[in-house]
Amino acid sequence: MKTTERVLIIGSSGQIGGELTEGLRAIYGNDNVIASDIKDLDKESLKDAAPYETLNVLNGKRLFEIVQKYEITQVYLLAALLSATAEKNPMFAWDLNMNGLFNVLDLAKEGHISKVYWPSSIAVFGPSTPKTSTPQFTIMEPNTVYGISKQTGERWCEYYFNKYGVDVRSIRYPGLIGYKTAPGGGTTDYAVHIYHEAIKNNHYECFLSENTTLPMMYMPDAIKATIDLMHADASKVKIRSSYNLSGMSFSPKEIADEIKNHFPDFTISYKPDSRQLIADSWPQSIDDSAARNDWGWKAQFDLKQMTQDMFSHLVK
Ligand code: AKB
Repeated sequence: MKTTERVLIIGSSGQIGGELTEGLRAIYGNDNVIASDIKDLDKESLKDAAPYETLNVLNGKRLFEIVQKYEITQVYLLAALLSATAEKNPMFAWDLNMNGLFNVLDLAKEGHISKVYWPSSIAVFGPSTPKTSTPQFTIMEPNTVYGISKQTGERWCEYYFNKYGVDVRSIRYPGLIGYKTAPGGGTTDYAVHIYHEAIKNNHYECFLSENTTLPMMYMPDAIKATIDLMHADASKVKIRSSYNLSGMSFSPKEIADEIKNHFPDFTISYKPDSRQLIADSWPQSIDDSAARNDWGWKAQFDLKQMTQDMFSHLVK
């Protein structure tokens, strides 16, 4: 595709970043999508000729240098500490999740970039939020540092849009499941680990209890939603805090039952740890009618289709 867009992905080695980089390179071409992460690239990945920069998003000067060097027009900011890791280091999580966002929003405010993508999460909701079909606009009293940082980030995104005209777009991701990149430090990570353990050991010990139902989504749906939202006409993006997005909802028991359709001898045991409290504070299902109505969102994968697809790739 011939394009004048130059995209910077911050956090390209993470669970979403890896697949989003691939998806955006397929659209804009390798040279127009600059991957960046805090880690240096390993030797194997360096052979890949596509552009990569080492970047700590808290280093605003270096971020600006990269934006100027590649004449970046859009930034996808994916670097963050997720729910479980953030609880272990609350002050660092707050610093990274908030000041990373400010560094990017300010570049847009000053006119150096024209569009920003920033992910929010179902973690913006808390124990007082309605648990099922959680509405777009509802009570939000998150009780995790990750949730507090995401809710605050949403407020700032909307503020930068209203006050400075920054074209910032966002989705409240549910738990994401994919076979390409490992998740890093979330409460929903079990739903990825369980597939790997089913293949390796025919058994999984789950850190959430058997009936803990959470909203989840298969990665191809999440990547499609992200790209669709960023490509939507600005007039259709009516919510500038963050959009609810729904894929499927299931409990550890339900995913285990689905796995048994492929591996009949698979067994699961339950040993809830501190992540149980986080999961208990989140919704069980999400109402995403605003995303459907505003920019035509619709999920493709349910639990059955996702499991089929996960195993078809992982078994290889
Ligand atoms: C986490 O579990 O922290 C994330 C999320 C739901 O945002 N996957």
